[in-house]
Order: sequence, then C-alpha cells, then structure tokens
Amino acid sequence: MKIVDAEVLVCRPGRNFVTLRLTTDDGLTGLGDATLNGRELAVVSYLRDHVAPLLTGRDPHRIEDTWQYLYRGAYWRRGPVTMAAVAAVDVALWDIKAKVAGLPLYQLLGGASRDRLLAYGHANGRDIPELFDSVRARLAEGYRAIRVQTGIPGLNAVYGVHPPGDAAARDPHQRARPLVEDWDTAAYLRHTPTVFEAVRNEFGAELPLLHDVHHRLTPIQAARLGRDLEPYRLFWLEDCTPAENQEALRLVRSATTTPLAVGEVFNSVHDYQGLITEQLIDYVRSAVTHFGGVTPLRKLLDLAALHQIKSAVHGPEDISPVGMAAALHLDLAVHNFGIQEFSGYSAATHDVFRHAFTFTDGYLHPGEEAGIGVELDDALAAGHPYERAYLPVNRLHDGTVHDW
Ligand code: EZ4
Ligand code: CO
Repeated sequence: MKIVDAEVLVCRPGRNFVTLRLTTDDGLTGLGDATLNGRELAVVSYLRDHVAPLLTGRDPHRIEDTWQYLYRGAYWRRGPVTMAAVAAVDVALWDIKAKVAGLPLYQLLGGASRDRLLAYGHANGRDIPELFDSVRARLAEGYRAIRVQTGIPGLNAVYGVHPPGDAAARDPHQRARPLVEDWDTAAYLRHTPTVFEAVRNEFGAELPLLHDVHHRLTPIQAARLGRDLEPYRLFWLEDCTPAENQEALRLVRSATTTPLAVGEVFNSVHDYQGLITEQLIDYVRSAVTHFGGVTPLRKLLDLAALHQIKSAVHGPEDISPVGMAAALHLDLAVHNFGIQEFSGYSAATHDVFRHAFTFTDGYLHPGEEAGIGVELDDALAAGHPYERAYLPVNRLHDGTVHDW
C-alpha cells in the first residue's frame, strides 16, 4: 500500500482548523489535526510545501519510520509548527492503519484500560454570581469536574472569562487583531483563594475543581497561590509559571501540596524530562496535535507512568475533533489516564467534522468506528473559509506586556 495524496484542508466552522488528509492507492483515507491557534498558515505551508512531497509513494504502515524521517530528517527539530505538522501525519497514518485492521485505534494501542473517560469543562464568570451560574450550567450538561476562572475586581478582562453565548462566538482567541487584556498579579493572588472558598461553600467538597494560571506567576508567587489554595483541595493548578523554565517548578513543588499540571505549550519529551524524572508535576498536558502525534505522546505517557504522573491531554476548542478523537483513543488505552479537557464545539464544527466520539454524563468515549472515527465533510467545510484570527495579548496597567 502507498500514499498517493496528501491534502491540507483549512476551514473555519466558528474558528480555524487545519486538517491533513492522506489517501492511499487502496482508496483509504486518514485524517490528522494540525491546528496551531493564531499561527495556522505556518503549519499549512510546512505541510503543503515541505512534507506532502515526501509522503507520496511511502508505505502508510511505517508510522514510526515516517515519524523519525520527518523529525530527524528535517535537521531542525521540535517547535510547535514542526511538531503540529508531524502530529498531523502521525495521526493520519494511525487512522489508516486502524481502518485497515477494521478496529478503533484504541485497540491497536493495547485495548481499553477503562470503560469511559472523565472529562472536565470550563466555568467562567466576571464575578462570583456569574461564575456560579456557569458552574451550574456545566453540571446540567453532565460535567463531573470543572475548571474555574473568574474576573478580578479592578481588571477589565481576565483570561478564561468570556461573555455568555455560543462557544465560537464567545471565544476571545478569535479576533482579527489581538484583543488586549489587562493584568494585576497582586489583585489576582488576593482574589483567587476567595473564589475557591465561595465555590467550595456553594458546591461542596467533592466536585473536582481545576484552575489555569496561564504562565502568569513567578515561582514565589506560584508557591504562595498553591499554599493559599490548599484548603480547597484543587484537582490541579495548571501552568502556574512560564513552562520553559523547569527550575521554577522545583521551588513551587517544595512549597505546596496542590497538584501541578504543566505542558500544553510543550512539544517534545525533552521539554519535560526533569519535570517527570524528578516528579515535580502530577499531570502532563500535551495535546496529540502539538506534540508530534500519538506515537511520541504514548512514549511520554509511558515515561510519566514510571513516576506516577498522569495524562491530562489538552482539549480546548482549538484542538479540532480530529485531534480530540486521537486523544480519546490514547486516553482509553493508557493505564495512567488522569482526565480529559473537553469544552465542546460549535454546531458548525460538529457538522463539518462528523465524529464517533461521545460525551455522556460527564464522560467521553472515542466510539467503535474503525480508525479514529472522524470524517471531514469537504462540501460543508468549503462554506467556512479561513479568516486570520489571533489569541489575546496581556498588558500590565503601566503598559508592559505580560504572559497570556
Ligand atoms: O489558552 O488552547 O487549558 N487550556 C488552555 C487553552 C489555551 C488555548 C491556546 O490556544 O489554556 O484555553
Ligand atoms: Co491551559
């Protein structure tokens, strides 16, 4: 069997998605997600101009070899653009291999280690009453674990707080020019523990609660926040410091028993190495889409398992249903599954990407279709053309750019 075509499809059913479709001489197709939020066309070019010409004629069954060929063969290793492109190829090849076998991908990864996958959703509010409404809405949708983000008194905009409405329409990532948000670390550190106290008082001790700091703190600030949140028993505190400095996590870890999650902006095992082998974190957050695919993420999770670290695959709206499906097959198969982020998709996205995976009573399942279980409807996708869109940027009150 040979690969005869590699198409890069870009569509915007509410937000931009980049999808690779490989076709074999047997007429089988495989899909891979290559969406890099705010920098989508860089990956399109990487795939179209540099990778697609290498794929035609190759045996689609040689997944590991193709991965190494693209990773080592480029000479220029790692980085989100490269690894999103390699991920798309890897997932498309796994999709094809599983379709040839007539099995859902998780069966090729060792079979199911559990019956269903605990998901967490996002609750946001400008203030505590609005946050409570958002938590109640997620609970009504079935979620059994919830990420909590709120506005801070004195700040106009805070990461994670969107006006109510359709998932795509309320997404602050999707602006033709970057939205400028404001930030005050001292106000955030004062306010956040009071939010979790209020949420615990309202919703009880048992509901798993998560919080994402989005790289905004120094190590000593993160240590303070981790300690102040200890009474509220968070499921995790995510990305408390800029992730590229692993040393920072050593200080945070020694100061607090609040569990730590890191890694959505990582794209290689090398970004994690000390964090895992020194057991400085509790959850790895890499997406299949930004980490080079199922092949390397499986290896990362096996290394993590040796150190009692669990999976928490990144699953925001900017991971397409193709990337989500790949994550769910891996989640179902690995022993050290932790939790899966799932914030749902716009109606248009559900139509363009017909998928076998399900969300029921707060749990996800990849479904039983052969392959990853997602097909892209080209005709519907054509009705949603690409538009440039950026993530927000963040400035302190004196105008200094801060981490977003
Ligand atoms: O801001 O995916 O944990 N989830 C997150 C996401 C990220 C976006 C960036 O593209 O932090 O919402
Ligand atoms: Co995050």
